[in-house]
Amino acid sequence: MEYPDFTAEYQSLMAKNLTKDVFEQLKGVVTKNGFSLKDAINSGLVNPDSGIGVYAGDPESYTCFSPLFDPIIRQYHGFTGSKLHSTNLNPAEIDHHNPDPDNHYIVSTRIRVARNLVNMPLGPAISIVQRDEVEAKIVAALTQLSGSLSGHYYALAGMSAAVQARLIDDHFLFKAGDKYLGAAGLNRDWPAGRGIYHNDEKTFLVWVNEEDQLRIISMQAGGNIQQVFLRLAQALTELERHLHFVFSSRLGYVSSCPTNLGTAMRASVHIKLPNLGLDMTEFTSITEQHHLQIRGIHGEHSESEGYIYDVSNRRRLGVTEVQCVQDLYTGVVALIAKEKELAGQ
Ligand code: ADP
Ligand code: DAR
Repeated sequence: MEYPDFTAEYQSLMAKNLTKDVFEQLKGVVTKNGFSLKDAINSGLVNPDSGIGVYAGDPESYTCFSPLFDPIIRQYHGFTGSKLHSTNLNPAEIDHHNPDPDNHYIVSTRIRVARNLVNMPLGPAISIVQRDEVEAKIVAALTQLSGSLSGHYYALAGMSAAVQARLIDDHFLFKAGDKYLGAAGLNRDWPAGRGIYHNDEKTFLVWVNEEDQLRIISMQAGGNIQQVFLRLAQALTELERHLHFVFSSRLGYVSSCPTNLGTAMRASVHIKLPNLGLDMTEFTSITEQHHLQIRGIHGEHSESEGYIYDVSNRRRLGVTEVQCVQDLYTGVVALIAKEKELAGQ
């Protein structure tokens, strides 16, 4: 492999940190699962518009390719590997007030975490046999869920296009892998081993073998953020009786993309802000102040519609789950206050 020709269009953290020196250090490195530097950076090479541009093929990738991953992790999360990552999944520590009790602004709330099973490669390096084994282990654990979490698993293979489209339109199901995931090897053998579990109310869902082996999701209409967090915490406690997730004292819960390390949590609201939507400078100054990011209403790489925005925590590593949800909560309170002020004007 030759040193890539990073033209000006390459703005990813991978391109910025893969110096010739780092390249020479890593070009011959291969993990025990046969995952190479080329495998790790292929998404960022094929897609110059990547923001990050690198994925891990297994937990060992973060050690084997640390001269590249460590600066990216530090620059994205603002977190140095020296500190230890800590976990706090206690919803009682979140303000229990609904920031929008009359549902004027918040359409829905969703909190998800990524998880991967121990002793398995991550999505970019997993084999079709291993991915099917992961699916089987996860589904066996999901069928143990009871009460309000009980539900059914639906494998993507065999699911009609109409049912898939409806679940995606309703924001319940993941879209077929995008070009970034494709170039990372995460769409291989699609749709084998992929599927979705949900309870009857569709307030608890688990995506199987999308970007990570599990995306564990709690969601509901309205802005009762604490209730959504409580459901997720209860589900994680139940699932951890049956499944063992990869966790590192330095990196937290290990994910295929370095942006999801740590809590691997994205706590989001779909929020309607017609006045702030006309002043994106003001809007983004508030979201940046509260460590939040804005996505479109169909998730990453999508656009907002009807002044409804997906607003979520940006920090995931070096903070606890309570701090992620609190980032969202205090940011939403500030956004609603500004929206009311502008509406008054
Ligand atoms: P992830 O959240 O797993 O990082 P995306 O950003 O692509 O992935 O979002 C996945 C799906 O979740 C999308 O269909 C998106 O519309 C939906 N979604 C995200 N946040 C919310 C929310 N607060 N309410 C309803 N749907 C949501
Ligand atoms: N689009 C890829 C990944 C960015 C983070 N989002 C994830 N992991 N879904 C990029 O490098 O921009």
